[in-house]
Formats: sequence, C-alpha cells, structure tokens
Amino acid sequence: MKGIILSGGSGSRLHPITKATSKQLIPVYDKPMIYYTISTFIEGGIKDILIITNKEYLPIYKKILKNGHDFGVKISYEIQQKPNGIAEAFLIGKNFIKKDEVCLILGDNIFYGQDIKFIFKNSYQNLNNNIASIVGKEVSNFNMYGVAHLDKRNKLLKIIEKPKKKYSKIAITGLYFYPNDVVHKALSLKPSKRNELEITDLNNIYIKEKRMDLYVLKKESAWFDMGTHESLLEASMYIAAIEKRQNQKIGCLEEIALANQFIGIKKFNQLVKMLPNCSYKDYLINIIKK
Ligand code: TTP
Repeated sequence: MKGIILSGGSGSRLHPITKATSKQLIPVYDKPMIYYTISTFIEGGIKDILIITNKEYLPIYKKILKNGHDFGVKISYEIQQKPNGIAEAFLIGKNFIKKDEVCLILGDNIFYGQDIKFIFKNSYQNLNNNIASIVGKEVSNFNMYGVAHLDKRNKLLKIIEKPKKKYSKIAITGLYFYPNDVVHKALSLKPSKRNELEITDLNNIYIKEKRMDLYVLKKESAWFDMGTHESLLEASMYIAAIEKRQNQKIGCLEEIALANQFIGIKKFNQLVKMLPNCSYKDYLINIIKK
C-alpha cells in the first residue's frame, strides 16, 4: 500500500502563522506537524510515502525529511499548483500510486490511540475485498465537518458536508483507504460549487457502490484536525499533557521507526548522535539506555 500525505492548502484560517510557513510544518507542541502523520504511516506499516505540497514550501520539506531513509521509509514529493481540492491528490499522485492501493492522510490531522494499528489492519482486510475504508470520530460540533448519515442499524448511507440537521455526530476524519480504482474515480469528479474536487463526492461514490467501510474511533482515542488556532492549541496541550504523564513522546519518528523495525539500533544511534543537545535528544538517549 502506498501512502499520500496531503500538505498543501492555503491555511487561510491560520493566518498570519501560515504567512510564515506551511501549515503542516507548524510545531504541535515539540515537533513539526508533519512528524505526526508520518509516524501514523509508520505505525500502519506504510513505507512508500508521497508528500504533496505547494511549490514554495517543497524545499523546506525536502530539507527536513530528505528521502525518508533516516526513518526507514521512502519519501517522494509532488507539487499541487493550487488548492484544487483534496481529491486532486489521486490525480497528482497517479504515477506514484501506479497499480497499488492507497492510504491518504490529511497533513493537518493527528491520530492517537490504541486503535490506530487496528484501523490499518482492518483497512488492509477490506482492501482484500476491494472495499474502501474511512475513519469517523464522534464530535459535538458536527456541523463543521463531513458527517456520516447513518440508518437505524448504523449503516452508512451517505456523507453530508457541514450539515445543518443532525444526521449523526460522527465526523469523517482525514484518514482514507482506497482500492486502486480511486484514481479512475477521481478522474471522473467534477469541481464543486467552491471549485474543488471534493473527497466527500469520491467517498459517496464508494458508499453508493456498497464498497465503503466506516470505522468509528474509540472514545479514548484522539483525533485533531488543526484548521484553527484553537484546535492547534488544543492539540499541542493534549500532546504535552500525554507526553508528560506517560513519559513517552507522540509522533517521535526515530522512536517509532525503531519500535516498528523500520530502522535498526545502529541507524537509531547514528541519528541520535547527529542531534544537537536538547530534551528531544535526551529522550532518545534514554530509550537506548532502556
Ligand atoms: P483544509 O483545512 O480544508 O484547507 P486549508 O488547509 O487550505 O485551510 P483553510 O480552510 O484554513 O484555508 O484542508 C485540509 C487538509 O488538506 C490540509 O492539510 C491542507 C490539505 N489540502 C491540500 O493540500 N490541498 C487542497 O487542495 C485542499 C483543499 C486541502
């Protein structure tokens, strides 16, 4: 399975922060946002990753992440000329996806919890049956998201964008899994009223074909969509609190790559040695000691 991280967009709601840099490079507590999405992919076993971003920020991503070998993954890059919509990822990523299945994660989404690994396992199984998967999370402010319209037996009927009426409290998160025909389907999409290729339109095609599975995140698992200053702060505070309480970092690429055997201890030691003196390095040194 290939993995795409969509890291473009205009980030208008986060101005003036996004005047200075790409939204997905902004720090979330102690790491750039992009660390969290890459670590989700590593946890899910994805090694071949495409980062799609704006032309002006591409050199910064390349400088930070290079070809991904430090973390045992292969990272390629593509440019999105302008924010033409989330579903454009499959057109830009066509040559990267080739004949494979693909997982898409939005670069401003953070997932944390015990069921992350299970989500990937479940989605791989669905893909074996040619079925796509999406991930939902119960929220209170449902009218800000694409929301699952469910029937009485919790069967997914449709996804409704920013509904006024309460179809359910299940928001669709930015983690999606598709069979290879997603490229063909994305090609058939027409731009919406806001002139974007909508991921919701794409998902509704799979639902109509009865080829979509919805997994709802457990209550204790966290999902952050960092579109606003408030949600960015909330995510930072959550990560800081968990890291302090559990004495374990979230989204620490070196640690996750080692734990999932994407890199060995020799490479890990090399990476630690190269870091400047900082608490992040101290944390990694402690892992070696343990
Ligand atoms: P959004 O939060 O919908 O859009 P945005 O990031 O441009 O922010 P704003 O609404 O404040 O202007 O995007 C969700 C994620 O998808 C985010 O990581 C950016 C990414 N994205 C793209 O890379 N390209 C696109 O064309 C769109 C629409 C989003």
